[in-house]
Order: sequence, then C-alpha cells, then structure tokens
Amino acid sequence: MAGIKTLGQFIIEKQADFPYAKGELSRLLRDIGIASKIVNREVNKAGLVDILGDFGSTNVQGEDQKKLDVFANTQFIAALTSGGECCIVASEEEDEFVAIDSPVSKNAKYIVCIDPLDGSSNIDCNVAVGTIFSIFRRKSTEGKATLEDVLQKGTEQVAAGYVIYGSSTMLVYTTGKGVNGFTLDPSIGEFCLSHPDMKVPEDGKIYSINEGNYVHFPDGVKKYLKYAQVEDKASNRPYTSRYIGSMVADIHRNLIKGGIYMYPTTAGSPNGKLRLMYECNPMAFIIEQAGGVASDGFRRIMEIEPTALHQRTAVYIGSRKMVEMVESLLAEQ
Ligand code: AHM
Ligand code: MG
Repeated sequence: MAGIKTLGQFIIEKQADFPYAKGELSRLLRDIGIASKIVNREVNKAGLVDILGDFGSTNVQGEDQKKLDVFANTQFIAALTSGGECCIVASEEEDEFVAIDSPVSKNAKYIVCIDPLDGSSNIDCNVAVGTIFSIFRRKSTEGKATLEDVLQKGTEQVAAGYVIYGSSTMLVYTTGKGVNGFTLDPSIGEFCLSHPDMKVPEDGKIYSINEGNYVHFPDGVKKYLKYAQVEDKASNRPYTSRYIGSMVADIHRNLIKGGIYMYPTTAGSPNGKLRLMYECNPMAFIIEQAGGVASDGFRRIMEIEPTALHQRTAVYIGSRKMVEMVESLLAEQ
C-alpha cells in the first residue's frame, strides 16, 4: 500500500489549507465520492441489466431522461441528504431546486449544483459519461436557503469537480488550490491520487466541437475552424479534431493533452446549449485552476450573473492560447 493516497486521506490532509474549516466541506466531498462509486457500479453493468434506454419521461429541458440519469440523480440527492452538509441540490434532472429537509441537515450551509449524468445520450453505446458538480456556500444566514442562495456567480464557487466513467473511472476536483485527479481502483473500491496538481498545456492542437452545426456557428467560430484546418508547421496546424459528445470526456482529454472545447450559440440554441450552473461554471473553475481559460466568447464564464437555474451559455474552454484566439476572432465580427 506504500505510496497510495486515497481521496478520503487527501481530503482530510487538505483541510489544513482552510484553517477555520470544520470539516463540513470535506464531508460533502466525501459524500459525493461515495455516490459516484454507486453510480459507477451501475454505469459499468449498464449493458447487463434492464437499465438501458429511456425512462419514459422528459426533464425540464424537454429531453428524454434515460434510466441511468434518473438513477444517478436519485443517488446523489440521497447521499447529499443523509450526509447532512447540503441544504439545497440544484440538478439538471429537477425542474426546481430540491431543498434538503432532514434532521441532520439543519445547519447545513452548502449548496450543490449537479449534472448527475452528463452525456447520457452516449450510455446506450458504451461511450464515456460523467458527473459534474459545483459547490457554493449559502449566503443567507437564517431561515431556509432560497433561489438567491443558489444563483451565485461562478467566482463564488468553493469547490467543483467531475467524475468520468470511462475506460477507468476518475474523480477530478478543485477547492481553489489547484486541481487533483483520482482514479478508482476497483480492487479496493477507493479513488486513489493518480494525477496530482493537474495543469492544462497553455497551447494545444486538439479542437472539440459538433461540426455538424457549422452552418449555424457565429462567423468568428467559422473563421477559427478554417484557421485550425490550415497547414502551418510552426503552429502545429492543421489541428486534430476530437469530439466525443460527452463534455466531461472531451474536456478531460483536453485538460491532459491541451486543446479547446467549444459549444457556441447556434440558430437553434441562441444562448448555447450547455448550462451555466452545473456544466459550465464547475468546468470553468477546474480549467482556470489548471491554468486554462473558460469564456462565453466575450467574458469569463465565472463572471456571468446567473438569473435562472437552468440558464444556458455558449462556452469556449481549455488551453489559454486557443481560447484567446477564438475570442479575438469573435471580437472581429
Ligand atoms: P446532456 O447534459 O443532456 O447530456 O447534454 C450535454 C452534452 C455534453 O456532454 C456534450 O458535450 C453535448 O451535450 C453534446 O451535444 P451535441 O450532441 O449537440 O453535440
Ligand atoms: Mg449535462
């Protein structure tokens, strides 16, 4: 066992970074880690049991809910309810926020925004999916926490992370002091520190975008795609195109190898597709902490003032130089 550091050990060790911490955030992160192991177990056997396919209902965005989406949502809410540190869960799968009202959560001061199973259209074909979470401290000090407590800017996040259920399962998170990645060792059932202090290369050669929507992209993005495809040995072009269609998997790869992930506005989605509170903000916090940039094309994702739980935004995220290049082309429009 020498040399192995589990997520639980690491979280406790890092509590010392916050001198006044009482261990509540640590317990919250532990609860999320436990729920993600349960979800991982189900994702892994998804092909074996009758859990594939649609659940038969639609969520607030009008999308079909998959059975595993519903399962993951239930697991995370259950873990956060019994853990006692969370007063509100805002989930992609719930129209309204869920107020946690249990005897153990009376003094809970954390709010969790979560996409329990992102990229779920990929489940049926055994392609990587993920969980994304963002944690805020509630602002109000008495009474029940409200929507105002949830609608905070990304800059107010106290922690954020994702789990990727891929060829191996990893949990990557930040509390604002760098980014660390843990790989699940199934033989001991523990997330073990495998990627300490992750940094995204400041430049890369991978771009990830659903190019099928090309005709609807803003001119700046069209120009960037042309730029990415032109040959220029000095700047490593043409770039490589990689698009899984699971934000977690695409951003995780680009975090490790360098690259940019883009989901622009389109005619059909004038505000973009991805959601600010539980997709873009947490990913932005992680990528910024790893030295990268996350923008809506014109401003920092984390500075967007939220006005609704399921608000959408365009997103350009990844290696600093690549995101800055898109921003400069969008500014020329
Ligand atoms: P979901 O939360 O409904 O799974 O949607 C989010 C996903 C992202 O993971 C992914 O990058 C994107 O939607 C793919 O969208 P598209 O199929 O339009 O390319
Ligand atoms: Mg999602």
